[in-house]
Amino acid sequence: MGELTRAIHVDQVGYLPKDKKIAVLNFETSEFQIVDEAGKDVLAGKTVHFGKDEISGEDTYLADFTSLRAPGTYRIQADGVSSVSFRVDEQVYEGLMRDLCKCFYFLRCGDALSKEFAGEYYHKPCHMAKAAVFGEEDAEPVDVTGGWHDAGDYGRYSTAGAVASAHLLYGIRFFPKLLDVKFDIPKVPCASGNYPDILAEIKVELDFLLKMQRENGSVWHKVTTWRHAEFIMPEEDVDPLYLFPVSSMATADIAAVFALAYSVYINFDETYAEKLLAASKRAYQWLSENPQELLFHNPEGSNTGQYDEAEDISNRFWAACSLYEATGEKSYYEDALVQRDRLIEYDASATKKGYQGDVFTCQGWAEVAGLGSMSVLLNGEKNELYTLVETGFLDEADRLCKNATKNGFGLCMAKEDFIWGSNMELLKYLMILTVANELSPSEEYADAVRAGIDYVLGCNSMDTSYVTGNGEKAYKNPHLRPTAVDDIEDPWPGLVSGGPNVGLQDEKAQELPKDLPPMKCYLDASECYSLNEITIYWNSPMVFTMAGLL
Ligand code: G3I
Ligand code: 9MR
Ligand code: ZN
Repeated sequence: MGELTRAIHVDQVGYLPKDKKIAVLNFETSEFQIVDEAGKDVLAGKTVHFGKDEISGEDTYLADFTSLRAPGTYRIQADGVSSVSFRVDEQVYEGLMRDLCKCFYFLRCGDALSKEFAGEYYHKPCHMAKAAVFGEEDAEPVDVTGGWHDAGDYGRYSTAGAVASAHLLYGIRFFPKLLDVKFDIPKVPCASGNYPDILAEIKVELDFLLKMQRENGSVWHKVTTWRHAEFIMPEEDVDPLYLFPVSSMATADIAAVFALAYSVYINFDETYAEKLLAASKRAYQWLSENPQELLFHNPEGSNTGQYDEAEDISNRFWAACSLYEATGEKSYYEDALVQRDRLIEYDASATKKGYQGDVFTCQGWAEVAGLGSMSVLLNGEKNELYTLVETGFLDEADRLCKNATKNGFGLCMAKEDFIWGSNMELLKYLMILTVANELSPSEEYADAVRAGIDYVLGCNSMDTSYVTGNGEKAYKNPHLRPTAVDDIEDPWPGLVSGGPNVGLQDEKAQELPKDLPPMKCYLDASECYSLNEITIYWNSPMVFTMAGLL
């Protein structure tokens, strides 16, 4: 592993004055100093030895500088070592939040970017051709232009798009201040003037998802080329587009997100909201008529994202909860109870699960019951489902807080969480903690959220901020086609990296030593899609979490 570089890990963006502030040192020292921009000492303190933990593999010492509240730019120093600089101030996350949101704009597909708003990251219209319906030679090609590119690739996937949009929409439902975030995108008129930026942006994806719905209410799983494009700009990717078969997961997720969106857009444009609700009901109708799961696998020879799920129960649960919240119709509630029972049974079965912790809190691209649970909480009706999900969120938050005591970083992750997209595993946990903190405010929950954000922003044993453009040592080489091939030095800011992954599932990642601790299974290289890709649903849970800190 070579010799350990001595480092003082901090949140490279900074801290809110009132928050707990802990720096993590990976070397032995008893004292630390904080200096301001002029190099003047402003605070001194003693470190506390934490010890070794299994996720970072480091023997850590902690420097608590919570008492530093005066706005300013600082560094921490100890034994001749200095941290990068960071800020303390009330507005410290404003730029970060703008960047996180603006990424969705830069990921827009179709004829959507303008030089005025995209600046040097402008690219020409892309993926404008109609898509062929795979396996149905007689079917007319379909216009499915628009939406967001999923990630480093140019695919557009229904379940991933629904989940990312949902994180943002639930963020708005829990924290309406998100509607005030301005991130410099074209204005979109609505019945009451212009949409708030975040709603104009989400609408781009919703409009695309509307096109992914078939006449019979079902939803195509994805639209992509047959194989991933080479590293080329999006407008150069002119291979034929295919609409891949319908899945019950895609249909359920779309039913769910449209009903959720209805409850937000109704305050701005009734016609649009009603259109979403009608589409949601059509999708749901199809699900009711097709109770058998319709899973998805790539056809032989095609290699674009599969987003395969083992079952569709959590998706149906989410759809039922979301429609109940939007309409108040009892039949949806009864359906939700049926799916609840199936989910409990599935959770208790011997089948290998793709999640840790309480299934009713999961909100990844596959397991989505936690999204349904948030609709139950927002609905507020104190029924048996409410009790179940409230307990679920609080118990899960307690489990996470326990994890947080086991490493020097106060991080709520366990070693099992360092898989492909580990930063999303973390950000999903932060969403749960954020919601738990709304249900039952607790310093412990707030501190765990805080520590998680600090980790993403550089307080980790890679000493790397996993958000581009945010932090002195922010990563710079995301697996993202436009960034890899344009001639611009830096990627656009605000992109959340997938992060460390013990699986090392790409060729370049295989070059890393095999005995690395989970937190160090990371490389800032654009080839590393299993360590350093970006996606819409890795940004979206961070927007939700930051909204909770607004
Ligand atoms: O479910 C298992 C779990 O049981 C096991 O303990 C754990 C450890 O191996 O793995 C879990 O499965 C992981 C699965 O995601 C579910 O989280 C796999 O290892 C992991 O390889 C898989 O990664 C997914 C990856 O596609 C490959 O399928 C990522 O979550 C997913 O975000 C990513 O999505 C891609 C799209 O396909 C294409 N577009 C880019 C996007 C981001 O990389
Ligand atoms: O760029 C693709 C990325 O979005 C996916 O997550 C990843 C796994 O499906 O695949 C990437 O594309 C690679 C392809 O699978 C194999 N040839 C090299 C491609 C780019 O590195
Ligand atoms: Zn495109």
